[in-house]
Amino acid sequence: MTEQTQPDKITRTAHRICPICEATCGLVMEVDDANRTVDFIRGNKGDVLSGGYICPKGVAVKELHDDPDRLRTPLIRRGGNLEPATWDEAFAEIKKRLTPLLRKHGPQSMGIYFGNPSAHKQSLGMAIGPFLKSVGTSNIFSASTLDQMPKQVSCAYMFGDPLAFPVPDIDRCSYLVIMGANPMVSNGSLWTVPDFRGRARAMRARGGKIVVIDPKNTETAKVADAHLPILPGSDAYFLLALIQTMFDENLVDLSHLEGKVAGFDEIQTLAQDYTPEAVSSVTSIPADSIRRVARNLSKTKNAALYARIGTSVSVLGTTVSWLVDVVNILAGNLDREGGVMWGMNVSAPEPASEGKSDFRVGRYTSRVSGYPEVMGEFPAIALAEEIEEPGEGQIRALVTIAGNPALSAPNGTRLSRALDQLDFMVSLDIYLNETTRHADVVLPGVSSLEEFHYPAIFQKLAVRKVMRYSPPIFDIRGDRPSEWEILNRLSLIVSGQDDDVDVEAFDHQAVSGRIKAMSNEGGPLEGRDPAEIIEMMGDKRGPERMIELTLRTGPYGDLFGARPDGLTLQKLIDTPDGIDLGPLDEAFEAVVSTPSGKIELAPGPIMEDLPRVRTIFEKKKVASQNDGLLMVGRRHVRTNNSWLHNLPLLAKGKFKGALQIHPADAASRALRDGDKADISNANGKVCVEIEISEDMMPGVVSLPHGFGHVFDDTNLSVATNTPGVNSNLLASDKDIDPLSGTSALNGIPVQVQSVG
Ligand SMILES: Nc1nc2c(c(=O)[nH]1)N[C@H]1C(S)=C(S)[C@@H](COP(=O)(O)OP(=O)(O)OC[C@H]3O[C@@H](n4cnc5c(=O)[nH]c(N)nc54)[C@H](O)[C@@H]3O)O[C@H]1N2
Ligand SMILES: Nc1nc2c(c(=O)[nH]1)N[C@H]1C(S)=C(S)[C@@H](COP(=O)(O)OP(=O)(O)OC[C@H]3O[C@@H](n4cnc5c(=O)[nH]c(N)nc54)[C@H](O)[C@@H]3O)O[C@H]1N2
Ligand code: SF4
Ligand SMILES: [Mo]
Repeated sequence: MTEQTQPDKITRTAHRICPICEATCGLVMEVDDANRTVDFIRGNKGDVLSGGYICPKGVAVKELHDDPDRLRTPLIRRGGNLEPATWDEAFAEIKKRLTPLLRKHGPQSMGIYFGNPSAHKQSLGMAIGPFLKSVGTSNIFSASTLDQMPKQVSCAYMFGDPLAFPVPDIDRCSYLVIMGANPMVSNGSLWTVPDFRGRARAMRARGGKIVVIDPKNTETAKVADAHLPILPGSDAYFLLALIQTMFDENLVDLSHLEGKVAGFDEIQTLAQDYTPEAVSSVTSIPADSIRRVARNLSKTKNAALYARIGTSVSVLGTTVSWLVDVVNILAGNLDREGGVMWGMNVSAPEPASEGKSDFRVGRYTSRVSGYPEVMGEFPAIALAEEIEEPGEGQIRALVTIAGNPALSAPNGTRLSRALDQLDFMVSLDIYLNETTRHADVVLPGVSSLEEFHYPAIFQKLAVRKVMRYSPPIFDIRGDRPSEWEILNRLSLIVSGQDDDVDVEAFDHQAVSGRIKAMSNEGGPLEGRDPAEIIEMMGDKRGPERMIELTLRTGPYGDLFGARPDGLTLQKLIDTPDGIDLGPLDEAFEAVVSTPSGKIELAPGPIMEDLPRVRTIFEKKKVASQNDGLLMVGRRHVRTNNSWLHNLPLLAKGKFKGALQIHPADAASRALRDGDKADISNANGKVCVEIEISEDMMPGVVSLPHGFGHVFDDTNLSVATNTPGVNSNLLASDKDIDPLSGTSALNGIPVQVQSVG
């Protein structure tokens, strides 16, 4: 045997925006080019947004890159087993299996599910839209209906743009209320706020106050000035009581948005029955605390209310998302320095269309249960039934893209069974895990360090106007395609064009089409020669070229030479610390695009749903008296949903998947810390270790999602050592927020019992 020698190191320092979470921290990496590895990672002190902050997951990007379990070659199922194959074989297999299936059963026979990392890897994210279009199916599902869809729906109704999420302007804020979010751990969501701890500390040093409303005394609650424990699922009633108080005590101040708001009259009467006293038992928050919050939000000059996942994945997700913004508006805090503001937009406004159209859901419905489409998607929970139920339009082939619904969605057992029933399944992923183990072909995405990184979505959610861009750290070796090339190739296969058109030509078509549209009258490239524009973007291809086009034609761009001081992608590459354009601006004119041109305070579909909100309230009044437990979720700084459990640096330390329970609830069940307990309800049963915690509100237990690494046919050698349990086996695959199709993943009634 010859001894393997490692090549001598060739080291360099590289800058990188962390690809893991929405905080998008700047990293500095010591890179070894000879061995194509990272020696170490630290926070980039010079980064214009994160200023050196980093969490353990950022450090673990090294282990993610090096993880021997991370897939590097395609897998094809042969004789029941997934075996390594070449790229040509993998694409040939997909073509052989998909083409006849699509020809026989039509585009509806193909389903697509895409998951969270598609928002964090532009090479992937930007190629999904064209892929969906090429397939032409309406059987589209994503993690959005396990996450933020309610906020998108409420923003679309209120502001005319489903991505117009207002974010707290924390650096200038003096009173901040945080509901159902734990940014100390999650590092912020729909709110790009790296170093939340530092910013919160600075805020308090300026005399600002933070209040956390959460069933758990969370890490965030511990750095706040006040914690109000709330019963899960009751946030809507707390918010209605804030509105009631604001009208009752004449605290409403719309002067800042004078003439820019519609639906005020309807709002005035909406909350009148929900007095703080009336909601107090349902929320468990004392009436005087509710009044205090209402007064502080209204009277403090720079105040903001923010709510996230704890309030979103609930049967009232859209209602709560809407009420949060109503409160911010009535208190005079929207689109105002120190309040909640809209983030920076770097692309040119779309050409004004003839009469803006109303945002609508339900333009078509799902086949089996008739769920309305929301933003072109069906609820994630509808995926299993669309595979199971025979008939015209049944899903027979599925493509999963960077998603792990077997763990992230309710009823993974049923979904797993359904996945095995498919005629054909393809997964584009980096691990062989609980979902991709069902595939017939697994296509590995390259390491994120082998792709460029551009946090497009998150710069729109950031607390300052910043722009950053990271070129790839390593080139891609051999015949491995980028993720966008894989998706383009799949697009060509499903549309039957792969023999005539190559990926390059497909990409060229896409960018030319975009340039042509921009060259029309009134467009940013009016009168320019498209060929010259393409030429000016050099050898860039794919999503990188699209990003360059968007940047250069946007409000900060150089318009391809017409505004020489403006930005180019090269300028961003040359500024690895990022470009800081200052604090957020008031942006009503640029953002609000409803047909009326005003903010819609009382959108029709939300108002029509109010009787249901009332019915749930009446039920809760009774339910709050019985003794069941309500289960909520949580996150840990060393996890990211289901897929970072395989990195030793993050897996180490105490078990992170225990059920947290209040001492009194443990005592009444004769449970001691570390005991195993059965957690069960009508949906399922899991058995897991318990952790007694004073931080829990009595009557509420907390179990994180993303665990349950229990299958032999995965390749997760570290994660399977501490498998944990899949909390979503207890979630219902029927309970959704009807306005957004989003699952109720919090406030789940459960029984907890000692095991023998
Ligand atoms: N009970 C409960 N359930 C929840 C939640 C909760 O709070 N409670 N939270 C929900 C939320 S907020 C979300 S976002 C969803 C997440 O739902 P999903 O997106 O379905 O699940 P993830 O666990 O994020 O899985 C991401 C997948 O992408 C793969 N991946 C990672 N990086 C890459 C890459 O670079 N390329 C490719 N091709 N693949 C990659 C991983 O291996 C993994 O398979 O879960 C939801 N589920
Ligand atoms: N370390 C780490 N960071 C992450 C992730 C991760 O897995 N790990 N996931 C990323 C993703 S995909 C997302 S979407 C974000 C989510 O980021 P956050 O929205 O900050 O989510 P969590 O940290 O889960 O905090 C949710 C809080 O809601 C509380 N809660 C539960 N039910 C209710 C309720 O009914 N009402 C109220 N008021 N509170 C409730 C829970 O106790 C919990 O403290 O985090 C992202 N960042
Ligand atoms: S907070 Fe998020 S972006 Fe920052 S280092 Fe950690 S994982 Fe990366
Ligand atoms: Mo999420």
